[in-house]
Amino acid sequence: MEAEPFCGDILLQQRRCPVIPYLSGSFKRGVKIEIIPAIDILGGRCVRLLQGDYAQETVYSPDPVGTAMRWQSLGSPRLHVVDLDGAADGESVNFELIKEIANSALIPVEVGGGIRSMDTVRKLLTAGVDRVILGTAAVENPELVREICARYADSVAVSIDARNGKVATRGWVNSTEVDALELARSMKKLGVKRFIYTDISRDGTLSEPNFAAIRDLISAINMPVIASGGVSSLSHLRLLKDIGAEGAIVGKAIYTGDLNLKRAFEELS
Ligand code: AMZ
Repeated sequence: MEAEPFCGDILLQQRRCPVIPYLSGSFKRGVKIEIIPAIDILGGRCVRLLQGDYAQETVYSPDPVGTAMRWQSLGSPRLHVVDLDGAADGESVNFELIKEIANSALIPVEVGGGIRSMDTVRKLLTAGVDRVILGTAAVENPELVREICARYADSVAVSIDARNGKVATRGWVNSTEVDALELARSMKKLGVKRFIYTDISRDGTLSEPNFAAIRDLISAINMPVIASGGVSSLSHLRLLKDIGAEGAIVGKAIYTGDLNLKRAFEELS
């Protein structure tokens, strides 16, 4: 089957791509990029893991709510919150903290980690969360993803968390043989409207995003994709914007100061 036209490859296509089919809100592919600070919660604290390894954590703050306020005050359009305990345990462990963040923040908050039931989705959305992120459920319970999308499609993103192109689940402890692109295609058929792609081997490394994989994903599904893993400089953000990513999640680089968040917003938002 012929691939759908891909607007993201600027070298080949940008000038020939005036119509952007999946426009959501004011987003135009390649024109803007939503830069989204990450707040990963483990044991109630704000941490970063190296390549998702729970044994290699760095604690950046004992106060995730304060951290959320800090990123908001620098001009963030949105926050990306991960319940790392939840991802490992299969349920929303840090719910109260997440609720506090969602209620304190004036900007939309997306949340992932341990969301494996309709009840949890409902609970989070009712608590003021703007978007729920489904990872493990996409692999283990596609029917649930279909049901969730039938009710809340605009409030859902599926997270494709990949190691060498294969999806990992359950806090990334469980490796699968599921192909990242195949999963994305099947999720699109189920009604998923937005994806987050994380390259696990880049996550927390301050290296660079897996541009090729992100471009391939955008090309394969032609839907909004938020890039994650290894995003650590303004030039990474520029390139992600150019290849058509809707957004980019920034984690370790904003905690270490490698990326100046305020400047990134000024230049790229
Ligand atoms: O760092 C990790 N080990 C990790 C992580 N950041 N494990 C899962 N997650 C994130 C995914 C996604 O946002 O990137 O948790 C969410 C998926 O959780 P679940 O429980 O749906 O698989």
